[in-house]
Amino acid sequence: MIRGIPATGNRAKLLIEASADVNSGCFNPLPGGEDWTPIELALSRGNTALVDLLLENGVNRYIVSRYYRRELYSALRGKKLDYAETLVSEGKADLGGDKLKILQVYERGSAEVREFIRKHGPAAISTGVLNLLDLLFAGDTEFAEYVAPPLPLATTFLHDKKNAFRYAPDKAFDGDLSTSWVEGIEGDGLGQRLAFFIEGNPKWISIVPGYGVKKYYKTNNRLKKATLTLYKYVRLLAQIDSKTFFEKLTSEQLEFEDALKYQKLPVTIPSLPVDQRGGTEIIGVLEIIEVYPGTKWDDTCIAEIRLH
Ligand SMILES: [Ca+2]
Ligand SMILES: [Ca+2]
Repeated sequence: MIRGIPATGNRAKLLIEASADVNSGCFNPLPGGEDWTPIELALSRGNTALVDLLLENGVNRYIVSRYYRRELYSALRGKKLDYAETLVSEGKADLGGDKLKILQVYERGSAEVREFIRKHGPAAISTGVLNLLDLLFAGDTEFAEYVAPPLPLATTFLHDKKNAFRYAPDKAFDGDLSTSWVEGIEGDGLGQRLAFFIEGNPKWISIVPGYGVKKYYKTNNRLKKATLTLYKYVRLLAQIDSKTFFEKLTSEQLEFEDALKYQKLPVTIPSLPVDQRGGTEIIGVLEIIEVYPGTKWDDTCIAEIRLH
């Protein structure tokens, strides 16, 4: 094995001649990082002579492409678009693999990063199915591999330049009135959805249907009407055998008064037998149907949702 800092020049040659395993894991200097192989360390240090030597001696090509793909994602996260473009145009890396990762980079990315992903990313993204929620509901089998989707999820949320997740969907479930999920599309956000797991057997849903801070409550849109649709979600343990990933159970209209307070409405959660294929859970999807328009902005906000 070649252990530790990759040996250079003659030393590496000697080790390889002595049957060192060029693909074995070795020390990663980054705290908490996974083990790297010699070629990854050589690539990260730009040691082309050592890279060539290792490639000539049977380095697993998968390790090389994994390295470049990681570089590509990190370039996109760091907004190093020139480097990302080089990696793609030289055929070293592509935006394949983990679609969830692409989506996360897309959702958190700048306009330039998004443009790059639209140009080079998978068809689902370039054809406009731009969020995980839609992909899950579309029965995308690749996404169905995510046995535990990271709920809550929303079809959009407003991007704040300083703090990208300031208005993310989890802000409607953090018990803090001063934070809100805010939809992020142009206009009132009608049709935008927020999905969340429903645990246990709650009898009520309490919602604060606007921005939870008095000063900004009326300046933003408040929720007037919404639908709450419940889906049966099967946490698949076996291979995917159908595209029915979510099964619709019930749907009801909720109506809110224009007031900054918890508004308590009854919900009926059907009880379900355990599915043979895995655990069964219920997902609630709240869809914006009608709003009270904001005096300054047209972004619909929900400060809190509580099931009890
Ligand atoms: Ca909140
Ligand atoms: Ca809006």
